[in-house]
Formats: sequence, structure tokens, C-alpha cells
Amino acid sequence: ENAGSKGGRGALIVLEGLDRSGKSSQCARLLSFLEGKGCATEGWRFPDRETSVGKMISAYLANESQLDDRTIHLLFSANRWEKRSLMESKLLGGTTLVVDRYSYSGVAFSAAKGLDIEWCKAPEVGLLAPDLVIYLDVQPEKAAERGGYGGERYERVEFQKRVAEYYHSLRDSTWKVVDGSVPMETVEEQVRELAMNCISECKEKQLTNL
Ligand code: DGP
Ligand code: NA
Ligand code: NA
Repeated sequence: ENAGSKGGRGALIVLEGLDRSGKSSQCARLLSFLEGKGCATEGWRFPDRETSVGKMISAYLANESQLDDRTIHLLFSANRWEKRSLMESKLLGGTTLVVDRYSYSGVAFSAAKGLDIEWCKAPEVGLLAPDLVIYLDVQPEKAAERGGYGGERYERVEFQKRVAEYYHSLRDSTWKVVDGSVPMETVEEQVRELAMNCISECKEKQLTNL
């Protein structure tokens, strides 16, 4: 079949998970799979470090700048807001977006610092709601063992454990939890199947807001 063919909008598919959960690799694999199927697809990621807001975020993550916790929270959110209208037009034009992190990262990472979770959710309200959230479930200790924590601000096991707890509390009906600790090819199979189902199901569904 031809997943992204004419007649219907694209799907908003988000991958979430801890640092080193394998999200970025799985996003890349899914993207090339969907492209191979002839599906109109783009890979996006948040934070988008290319914009001027994204450059501030990137400097903060590299510990090159210090920002108040609420200030950086709002910058991450602004980085999603500045892409909202482009996101909407791509989806309505029939392009499926595979997105590496979204609002759930926004809430889970900031709440893990101790900010009130309802306060954290508020600036995300009105962003486009994903059709599918694939959560790659990896134990924080296992993720750390994978090595390659790049030395960025949040890449510490104790912190990631708290992030995992907040992610857990955010799960809703659009979430599918995939065991991210099994071989990459097994994860890839499951991600493909979830994505293909989502793409065919959401063609007739309206876009909604968070
Ligand atoms: P990545 O480029 O996917 O490795 O993400 C960079 C780091 O920023 C990672 O530790 C997760 C964190 N992060 C991503 N989005 C948000 C957000 O919206 N808010 C906060 N506080 N952290 C985020
Ligand atoms: Na990272
Ligand atoms: Na990543």
C-alpha cells in the first residue's frame, strides 16, 4: 500500500524517551522506512537548535549559559510554538511528521527539576496534539550504560530517574510504550507497525490541540 498517498492529512508521530533511549536512531530508521513506502514524511526534532530561540536552548544545555528554570522552560515551549504553523500546514498538506521529542519532554524534564507540573503543562496547551506517542522504555541505569552521555546538562542518572517518573504520569490514550531494551531491529519492527496503523487511521481524523 501507499501510506502517504493523496486524500488525507499526514500523521503527527512523536517519539519520546530518556536520553540514550534510542529515539534518534529509531526516528531515522522509521523515516527511511516510510520514505521507502512512498509516504510523504519529514523528520523533525525538538529542541530545534537552528532557530534563535533554539540557539539559546543549545547554549543552556551545553552549560555555556545559565537561565532560571522557568525561563528555560518557556524557551523550550516557545521553540515548539514557533514551529506550530509550519507543522499544521505540513500535516494538512498530507505530510507525516516523525518528531524526536515534543511537549512531554517539556513537562517531564522541567517537573523533574521540581517545578509544578500543572505550571509546566500550561504553555503547551494549544500546540498540535500528536496522533501517536511512541515511548521507548529503557531503565535509566541501562541508558547510562550505553555510554555516550554527551555531558549535556540533564545527562545524569538520578535526574533521568525522576524524568522517567514524570513521563509515566503523562501517559494517555495516544501513548504506546515500546520496550527499548531489546535489539534495535525488534524495536524498529514495532515502531513501524505502530506508525503504519496510525498513518492509515488518522487520515480522516481532524487535527486537534493539546
Ligand atoms: P536532545 O537534543 O533530544 O538530546 O535533547 C536535549 C536535552 O534537552 C535532553 O536532555 C532532553 C532535554 N529537553 C528536550 N526538550 C525539553 C523541554 O522542552 N524542556 C526541558 N526542560 N528539557 C528538554
Ligand atoms: Na541528549
Ligand atoms: Na536524541
